[in-house]
Amino acid sequence: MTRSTIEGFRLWPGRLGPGAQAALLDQVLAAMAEAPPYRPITPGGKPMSVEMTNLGPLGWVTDARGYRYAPRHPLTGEPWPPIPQALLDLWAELADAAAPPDACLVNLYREGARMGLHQDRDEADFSFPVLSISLGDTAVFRLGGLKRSDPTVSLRLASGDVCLLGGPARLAHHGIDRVIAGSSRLVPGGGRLNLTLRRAAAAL
Ligand code: MD6
Ligand code: FE
Repeated sequence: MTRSTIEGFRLWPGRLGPGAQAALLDQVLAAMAEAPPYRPITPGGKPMSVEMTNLGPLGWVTDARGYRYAPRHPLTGEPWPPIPQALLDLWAELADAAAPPDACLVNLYREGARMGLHQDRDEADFSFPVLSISLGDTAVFRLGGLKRSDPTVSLRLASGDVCLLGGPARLAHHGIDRVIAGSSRLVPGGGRLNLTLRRAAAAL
């Protein structure tokens, strides 16, 4: 049986071709040299298995004080590197032409990393979508509904795939069950990078 996904979820398989993936990867790796990925601590005190960093004026962080957006890297104290123009262009085309994203969370999945079912709800205005770009190894993505107990579907996100949570799907639960190690050779050292573009602060 095929269950359809929630309205407002969109998937563009292979939206970025091999050349665009390689160019974007170079820019993200250069940014990661300035703003190194680290394992954040949940408010409950557990280190996440995913490593994170951010691009843009604001970045999503978590620690004992909770989840929030912050203008600086918590370990280096430096502002986050800028969001590459290619990502700003992709947002303008697929997400929202009027207001640019002000945050891009970079998730790095090395061997065994995963991300539990969650909602993205630390942003000021849920009328803006979240746009996701995947690079490297294929992820098994789980997408549910507004309630944690709603039924879920399992989808694969491969390198170059772009997806969007907007409209009624903006607050849908979702997570990464696992990453298929060795399914791509894009990321040096192996693994998966996911970039999520957001509008964290209220628009002007
Ligand atoms: C990931 N993605 O793909 C995790 N959030 O590594 C997300 O948490 C996500 O794919 C909001 C919108 C789209 C997403
Ligand atoms: Fe998310």
